Amino acid sequence: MSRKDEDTKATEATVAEERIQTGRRGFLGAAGLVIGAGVVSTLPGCGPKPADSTPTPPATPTPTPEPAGGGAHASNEVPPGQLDTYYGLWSGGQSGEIRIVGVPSMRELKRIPVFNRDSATGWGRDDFSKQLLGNRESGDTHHVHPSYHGGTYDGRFIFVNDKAGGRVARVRCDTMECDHIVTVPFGHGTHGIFPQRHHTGLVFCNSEFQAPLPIPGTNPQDPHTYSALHTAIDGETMELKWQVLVDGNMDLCATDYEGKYSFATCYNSERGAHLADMMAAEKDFLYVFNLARITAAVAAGTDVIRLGDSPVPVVDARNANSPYVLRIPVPKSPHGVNVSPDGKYAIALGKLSPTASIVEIAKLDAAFAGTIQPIACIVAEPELGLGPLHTAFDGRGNAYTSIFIDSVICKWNIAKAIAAHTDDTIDPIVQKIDVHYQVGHTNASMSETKDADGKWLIALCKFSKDRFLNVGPLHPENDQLIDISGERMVLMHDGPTYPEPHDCVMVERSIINPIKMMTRNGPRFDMYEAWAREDGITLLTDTRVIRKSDTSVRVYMTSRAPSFALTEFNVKQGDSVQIIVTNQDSVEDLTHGFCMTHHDVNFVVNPQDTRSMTFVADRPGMFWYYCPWFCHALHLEMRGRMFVEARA
Ligand code: CUK
Ligand code: CUA
Repeated sequence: MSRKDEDTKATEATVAEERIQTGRRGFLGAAGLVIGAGVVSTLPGCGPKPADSTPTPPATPTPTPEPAGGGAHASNEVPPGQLDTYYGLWSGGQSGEIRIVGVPSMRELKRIPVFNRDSATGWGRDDFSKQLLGNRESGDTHHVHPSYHGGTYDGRFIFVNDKAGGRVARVRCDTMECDHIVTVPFGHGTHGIFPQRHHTGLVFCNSEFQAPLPIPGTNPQDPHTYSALHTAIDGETMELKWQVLVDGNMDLCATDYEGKYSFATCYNSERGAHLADMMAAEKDFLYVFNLARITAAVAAGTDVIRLGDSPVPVVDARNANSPYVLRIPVPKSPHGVNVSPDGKYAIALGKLSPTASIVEIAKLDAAFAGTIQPIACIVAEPELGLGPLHTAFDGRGNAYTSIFIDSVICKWNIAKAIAAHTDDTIDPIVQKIDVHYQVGHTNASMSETKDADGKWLIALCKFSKDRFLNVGPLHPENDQLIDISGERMVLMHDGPTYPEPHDCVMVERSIINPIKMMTRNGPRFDMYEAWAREDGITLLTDTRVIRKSDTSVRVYMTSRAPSFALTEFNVKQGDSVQIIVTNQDSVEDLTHGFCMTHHDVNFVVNPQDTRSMTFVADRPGMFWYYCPWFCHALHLEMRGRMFVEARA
């Protein structure tokens, strides 16, 4: 039996079993409140909220198990000697990192530490990353988005949010290393982010949590006085440009293709602090930010306020009739918002409603001008299933929506959904395919660009239950690969992931061209070069121990397989010791590192790279340092001794 047949059989068996055990599709019916709340209580923080006692959404059609062979791909196997077609860029969730996964093989190729401490590379401990991170060593990355030019990826940068610390980071695509981290002023729960798509202009991010901000009338105890911020960061310089002050939690973010608008789904427009309050109103909003008006207001100082001592201009748009933000009513507690590759539609998803709200972007100017009502921008509301979260596209007019509660991906046709709005004989649903289990984000190859190519879809499932060997109570996530090249979706592969990526994008491989040898530029090298100038050192050639003060020492050393240029040095107990290592080798993949035993010092130094770390030599004695990366037949001999002299 082929792998696909096995998958299909497993799918059928699981579906049949679940129907018998729980009547899964109907569980929001009679038992909805109880089971719904039970399921929801186990959800990650950004999943859907439990159903309340409002009328049950109508049941959706039962998906039919899929026969194999609908797609054009025979296999997702990438044999030795061949390379994957896409760079898959995965957020790392609570790990605080970004991951690179080859698609379609689903092999994890690399982890890029960003907000976390990483013992393999020294990130989070080395001097540069400590400068970016301060004393923080954790984060929660949900959304990764590469920079754009002309509606498609330009292969320069990757932007990622940190929900836990209210930060946004940038990774360079040439080195695949983080070079900037920005803390969003008053960015409580920085969640949805999205760059502009016409060029590397602004990167927008939403603070999901409303909070008491330093403005008149705020009472820290009263959530009805809280507000939130939509923030614009310059993608080139990573400078904070402006913020817009609104009420309501903002969740996911998106941009149009022309640079006129940014979008945010807004839930909890009630401004409640507790679950029941947050779900009281029947409607929440899709916020549309008018970038021309906001930029003009910032330039003229109109409606601009300052928050505390933050230098970033803030446009106050809390008034429901504010000219800066259009509030389009959508069913309560929306989550995802995605813009179709033709740039025509922004699709907001219900979470608690089984529907999608399709907003026609061409109508937004009229709504901003007041000639039509905001709600008139909604041109269709197709019913997709229970708990729709996120939508991907194939560039052929179809959309693929992840349905959390139903555990399916729903393929539907956008044009048919719009036609069905006025003709209920039309069914826009093309197919539903079971995924395993409880899918969060879904994304397709190049889906968020004008070049969406409709080859592969990833379902990022929050639960894996029985799909893998039991590894204890903390199960891996299950990312599933689905072939969408044909009319029918076909499930191809299960890929376990460490907790807990939320989103991924797949970038065609020719767009991203990482370097193999360090090019020695950017803020990290600016820092080393400044020290070297101060000390009269040439990093690539010089090895020297410099006492900087009575209690601090700088050690410059080069390395070339299989030895360090310095095999011993002396310091005094209590000295702050800064080790700066430059790898002189210019052979591809010839990586060295530096580990000072018993001092929590361990970092990587790639070919032609320099890296540094600072520690305190707190105990007298002799300590070996060694190269921790296997670099040569005599790699184990690549080491030296630090002598720490006791202070009287
Ligand atoms: S959110 Cu996690 S499934 Cu943070 Cu993008 Cu929707
Ligand atoms: Cu250098 Cu091992």
